[in-house]
Formats: sequence, C-alpha cells, structure tokens
Amino acid sequence: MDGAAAETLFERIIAGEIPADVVHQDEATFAFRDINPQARVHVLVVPRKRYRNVAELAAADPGLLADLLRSCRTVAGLEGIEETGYRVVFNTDADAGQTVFHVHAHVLGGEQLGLFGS
Ligand code: DGP
Repeated sequence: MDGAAAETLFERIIAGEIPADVVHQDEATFAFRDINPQARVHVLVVPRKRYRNVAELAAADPGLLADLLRSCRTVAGLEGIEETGYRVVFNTDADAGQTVFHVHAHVLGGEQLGLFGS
C-alpha cells in the first residue's frame, strides 16, 4: 500500500467527492467510465483499497487482484462486450504513462481495437 497520506483522485471518486459515471461497485472494487475514453467502452476498475500499481497489488494481496479481475469481467458483461471481446490494461509507472497512482484496470472494447504500441 502506498504510504502517502494524500488521497488519490480515485479515492475521492470512490468517496463520491468527485462525480463519476459509475458502472459497477461491490465490497472490494469500484468501476466508472474514463473521462477521456479511448474506445467506445472504456471503464476504469479500481480496488477500494489503494495500491500504487498492479505489481504492488499482486505482491501484497493476490486475492484482491483476483477480485479486481472478476469485476472487469462483470463490467464487460454489463457493457455487452463479454462475447465480442475486450482488453484489460494496467499502465504501470512512468514509461507506460500511468498518471494516477492508485492501481486501476482499463477495460476497453465495443469496437475493433488497434494494435499495441506507442
Ligand atoms: P493512467 O494513464 O493509466 O494512469 O489512467 C488514468 C485515467 O484516469 C486516464 O485514462 C484518464 C482518467 N481520469 C483522469 N481524471 C479523471 C476523472 O476525474 N474522472 C474520470 N472518470 N477519469 C479520470
């Protein structure tokens, strides 16, 4: 867990202090639409408990990582893209362009997605 005292943007969204288009929530996770969608469906899925990135989450709490991935599948079902396919992306630190240091899965789909790259 990130020891920094300051709340992250996503903690403020989870707390309802910043409005968001919530898609799904449960005891462990929270999902809402990305403010700058990169595909027809673009939902961010975050654990309520903050870890800096997916590597820290995996090391500290693999059960919570499994919960997070289950929520990604739930979101895909709710968004109608479970059958057509979707991508789950974890940007991890600087070169990947991570900007919010509260681990989040990007669930992308609803159209044919481009190839990976810069
Ligand atoms: P990343 O680059 O992986 O750290 O992704 C952070 C994402 O968070 C980025 O795709 C845009 C999104 N985002 C940033 N600020 C807000 C916000 O205030 N509301 C919502 N819904 N999404 C945000």
